[in-house]
Amino acid sequence: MSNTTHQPNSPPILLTIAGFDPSCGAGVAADLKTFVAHSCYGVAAIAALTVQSTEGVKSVHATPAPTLRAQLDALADDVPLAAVKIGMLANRANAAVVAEFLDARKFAHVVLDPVTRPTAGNAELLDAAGLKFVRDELLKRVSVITPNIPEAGFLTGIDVKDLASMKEAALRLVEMGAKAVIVTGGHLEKPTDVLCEGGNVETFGGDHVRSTNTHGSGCTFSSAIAAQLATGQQLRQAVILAKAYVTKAIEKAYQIGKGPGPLNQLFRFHLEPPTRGVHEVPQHGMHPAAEPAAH
Ligand code: PXL
Repeated sequence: MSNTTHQPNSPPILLTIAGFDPSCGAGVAADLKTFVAHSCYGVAAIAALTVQSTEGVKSVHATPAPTLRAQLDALADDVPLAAVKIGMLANRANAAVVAEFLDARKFAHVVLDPVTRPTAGNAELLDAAGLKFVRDELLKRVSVITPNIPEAGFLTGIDVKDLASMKEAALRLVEMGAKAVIVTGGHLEKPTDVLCEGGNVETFGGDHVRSTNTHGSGCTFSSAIAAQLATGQQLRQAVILAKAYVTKAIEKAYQIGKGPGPLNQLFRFHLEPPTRGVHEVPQHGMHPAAEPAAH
């Protein structure tokens, strides 16, 4: 039996091409958790290994381009991919590998989060030649790009700082070849995203959640969009649902170390720990609440 056809009762499979954050707040770990939360299966090609904790990125080690290419080919030769999410690429060579991969395989949905810098730490998550390549080559090969305010500024040269300049940057990115753009405004006092698609510009306001545990918000948002597209949503609806999901994942986030904590992408799976002193025998090694009682 061919294993390259999608079986009707199995979940969509998404590929993330991104960096690894050992604190598992951002990068492929955030992406995979987000895919799971949307009832999808995730596979991952690692474009870079970072050394980081919640206190920030300490160093970046790009995957050699031939190794990234080999990971992508091995996965795509084996697994039917419903959507691809692209995050941290580290450098031009890896960005070029991804462009060739997209040209060769033609995916239905590709979401590009043009990650350039971490919020914490001075490390570069994409070098200058890589940024130029993303701007000139990669953005026109994808379904949608999801820059935040600084990234929209780096890509367009516009001083992006408010809603008006976010709209201007989104329109400019479409002129530059992007099929659709979402400029994310999580850094604004009223977090508002700007969607530009097919000549229309629309804004989506959200609630500001007062939390420092926001590490990986951009990764989570773009992965949620990819999962929504893979499961059949139109882009506009995908944005609305992804924004609501990220807001909830920030509300439910908790600190894990000394610095800003990760989002809680798996908040829907949260089980209350059993009350102290009440001893239930776990069934099959699972938390008691995870399974109905046998009798
Ligand atoms: O949030 C951007 C980002 C993406 N990917 C990786 C990261 C970071 C930020 O730290 O480490 C791997």
